[in-house]
Amino acid sequence: MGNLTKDQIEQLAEHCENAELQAYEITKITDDFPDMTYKDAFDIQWEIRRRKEARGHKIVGMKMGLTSWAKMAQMGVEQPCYGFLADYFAVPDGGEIKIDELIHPKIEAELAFVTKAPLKGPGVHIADVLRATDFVMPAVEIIDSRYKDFKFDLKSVIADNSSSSRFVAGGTMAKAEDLDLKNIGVVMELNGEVVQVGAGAAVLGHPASSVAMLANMLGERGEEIPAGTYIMIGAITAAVQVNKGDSFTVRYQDLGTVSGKFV
Ligand code: 0L1
Ligand code: MG
Repeated sequence: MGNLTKDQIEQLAEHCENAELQAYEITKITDDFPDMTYKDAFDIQWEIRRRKEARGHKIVGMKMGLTSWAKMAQMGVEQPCYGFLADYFAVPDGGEIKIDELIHPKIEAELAFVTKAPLKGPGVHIADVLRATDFVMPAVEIIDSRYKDFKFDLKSVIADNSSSSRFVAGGTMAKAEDLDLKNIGVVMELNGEVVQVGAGAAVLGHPASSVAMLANMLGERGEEIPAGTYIMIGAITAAVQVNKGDSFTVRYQDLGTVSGKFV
């Protein structure tokens, strides 16, 4: 059930998207719309997606966010969320990220699943995901909440496309069955120093359960994950703040490295 009108959804989508495109901070939108519901929040996100597609952008993937208990506790929210990835969010492995286009970016070590069959909730579980997975590859997400000082609640985050801003897909790909997905180790280095370590199970106990949750959340809106979708599963490590000039390398057990530089 929604409490916002169509006009309010459109205005809030423009408000959040302008903050993203022009890289300025806003206050959390539930301050002004305390009665907004989760449906309203997703309607705002889907309206931002529609606006980008209407301007000719392609949607090149999906992401899950807040998929570890540590991250939920760190951000003071109570459940995961999803967002979409637009074409201009993609940065080549080893490439440069223009920090002036962003507000207060942080990096997260993630994995991405690429599907070869559709997944439609409700009722999707890990085995369905593994059967529908073409390959798994490393990814680093650059999140950039538009909310001042990352002060938000879950509805405001969802409306802000779950803080999506840039991502780097890289390393080497592998079949899911050739990986120990729960135990896969990750080491994040910033300017040559180890700043985070983690293992796949940090994400909802098993990385594939994040994709299952995405399928089930999309199913609530009558949407599905089409075959060929690139899906980032959420952070395996805590998010790390970055500054101009910083370089990162994330090393993945059996899957190579992903790197980039903020310029
Ligand atoms: O990718 C994510 O975990 C999304 C996080 C959304 C909240 C944040 O900006 O930290
Ligand atoms: Mg993330």
